[in-house]
Amino acid sequence: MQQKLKNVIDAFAFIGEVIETKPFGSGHINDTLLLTTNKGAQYILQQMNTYVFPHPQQLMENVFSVTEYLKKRIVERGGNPNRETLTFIKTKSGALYYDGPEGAFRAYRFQGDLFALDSARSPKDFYASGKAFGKFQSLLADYPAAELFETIPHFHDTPARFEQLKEAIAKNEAGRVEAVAEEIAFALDREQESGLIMELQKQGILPLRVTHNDTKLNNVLLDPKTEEGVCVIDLDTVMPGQAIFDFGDSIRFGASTAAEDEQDLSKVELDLELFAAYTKGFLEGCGDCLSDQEKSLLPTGAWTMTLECGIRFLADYLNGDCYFKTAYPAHNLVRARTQFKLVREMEEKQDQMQAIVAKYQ
Ligand code: ADP
Ligand code: GN1
Ligand code: MG
Repeated sequence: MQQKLKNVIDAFAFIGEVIETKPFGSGHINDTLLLTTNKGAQYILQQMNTYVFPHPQQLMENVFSVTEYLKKRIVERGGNPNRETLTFIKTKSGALYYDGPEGAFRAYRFQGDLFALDSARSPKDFYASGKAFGKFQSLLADYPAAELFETIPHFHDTPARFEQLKEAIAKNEAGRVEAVAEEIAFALDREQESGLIMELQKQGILPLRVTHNDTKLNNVLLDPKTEEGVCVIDLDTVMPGQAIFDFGDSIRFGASTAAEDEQDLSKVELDLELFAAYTKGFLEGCGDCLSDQEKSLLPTGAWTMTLECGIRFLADYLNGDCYFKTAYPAHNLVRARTQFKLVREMEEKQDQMQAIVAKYQ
């Protein structure tokens, strides 16, 4: 084991001695390792991306308080707090994370009896993730939102994201602007319309809630036996936000017929069966916590999150790939294109999406 990694591992109060480390998961932000000790314990060790999250102490205060709160609520509902939310491990000196010359690292228990999916094997999986994210919403309904740090300000503020895209175009840091004129035009054509939900939030018509804000399918752990969604993970962006956007971000990622980075756009479609499955699960999981207005805006939330994610990928491509992990030079552009293809699909299938929401409302 590298000395650097050894220093980091030695800082945490693990049970046993770490005998194996291996890279894990497919997230775009943090570097994730799975650790196994000689006592059979397993942990996730993550190097936090401090470019994306510049205040790891605040971030870790959020996740510790959110998971402590969730554990209490899960017990009240008769659930298993060690299974249904993450259990973070402090360092030997009692700190919430390790901060040293090697970087900022945090650790939590690995739930080896659960698993994450990068795409739904069936509508049932997607229904399960919808239910888990809906339940997450309802468990946090009374969480004191004012106590949360905003880990990434204006995270789902779509108009602000457009400003960032325009800044990236103006700077043209990587000299890529000319080649993506079509994608830029696609995005800017929709700028005006895309601010609706934020506008309704500003007017106080849509309530701010404590939301997850990164509801990708691979951010929920499923039980292989029951195939139920058990544990919502990746809590770094839990902040006040729009429940509609939690719904929308899941649809963006999980209701596509192709991967987020599929190069053949003819494979990228919005699968309405998956949309219906998620809608049913999410609404059931939320219980009675959403207003009728929020429910009727769910399809708009899906469209907005898909467009917003597309412009985030595009802006990062223009900036020279500073934010999302990429595997090849055009990766962010490929991702932006799948998102825009889905945006078009959602525009065409708007009435069907609306009818599905009305059915389960
Ligand atoms: P990122 O911010 O990079 O997406 P995540 O916290 O989502 O980081 O972790 C990356 C991946 O690691 C997840 O998608 C999941 O596959 C896996 N993972 C994370 N935590 C656990 C856990 N407690 N048990 C099992 N798998 C996990
Ligand atoms: C990132 O960390 P991960 O891979 O779950 C990103 C999300 C994007 C997503 C696109 C903190 O999520 O906002 O929607 O990639 N997370 C952050 O796949 O920016
Ligand atoms: Mg993740």
